[in-house]
Amino acid sequence: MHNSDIARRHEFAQEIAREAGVIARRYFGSGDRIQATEKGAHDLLTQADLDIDRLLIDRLREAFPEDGILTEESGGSAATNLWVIDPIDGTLNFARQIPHFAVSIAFHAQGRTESGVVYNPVTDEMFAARRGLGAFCNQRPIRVRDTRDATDAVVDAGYSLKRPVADYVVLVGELVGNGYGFLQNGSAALGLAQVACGRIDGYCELFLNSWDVLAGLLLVEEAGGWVSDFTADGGLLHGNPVLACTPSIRQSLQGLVPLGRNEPVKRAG
Ligand code: LIP
Repeated sequence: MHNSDIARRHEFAQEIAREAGVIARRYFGSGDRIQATEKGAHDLLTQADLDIDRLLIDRLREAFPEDGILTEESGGSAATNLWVIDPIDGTLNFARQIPHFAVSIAFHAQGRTESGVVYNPVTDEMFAARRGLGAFCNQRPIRVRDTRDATDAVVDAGYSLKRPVADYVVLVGELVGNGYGFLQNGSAALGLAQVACGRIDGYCELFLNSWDVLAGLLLVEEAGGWVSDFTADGGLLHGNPVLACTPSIRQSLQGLVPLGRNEPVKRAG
């Protein structure tokens, strides 16, 4: 795909992410309790998810009818040129009026993510990256943090019920036991954006879907960070564990976070 075609898609992604943010803020700021249905334990669906999903699909089909679309709420299939979208990443936070959620839009072409956009409508922070051209927050360049070691690091460890709870408990115990600060903020997309801009030092989760992470992983790569190969072994359609961090703690975290889909949680020696 030509550079100009990718550039048009990157600008369009930011435009429709803002439009989606208007919808999210309308629900979020309404003051009414946000109604949610449970897709599973701690896995919620709100009308805002559905409204934003519809908006993004309609706008993309109109602008780029030849592209494929894969979203958390509507599904989809692989395509050479594919949009991978989470209309609201951090839905549990959104439903509970916690201002830590984002619209995540990635454009994946010929087997690699070319454009990533993560937009927090409450803070009005547009995190955006094109492959090879750097990462930005509201058009200001961002870089991962220059972290000394584990005792200087904070890692957001997401909690996915798609792996046994015991695995998560072991993972958190290993992080804290090896000196890492730990938090679980509830949005992979925003957690990855925070790694990219140096607010935290790493993001990991034992299982996620491509719509949660593809945009954020490109942000981290383009901000000078290290990321696991999420699309390996069918990860684009079937999901995978994820690890992204500033380079100085990569080896240490790789010793703690299993990156194979069914790999057991490791216990450092
Ligand atoms: C969420 C992820 C988060 C994970 C949650 C959930 P959603 O995505 O961003 O990292 O821990 O279980 O999957 O469901 O809010 O789009």
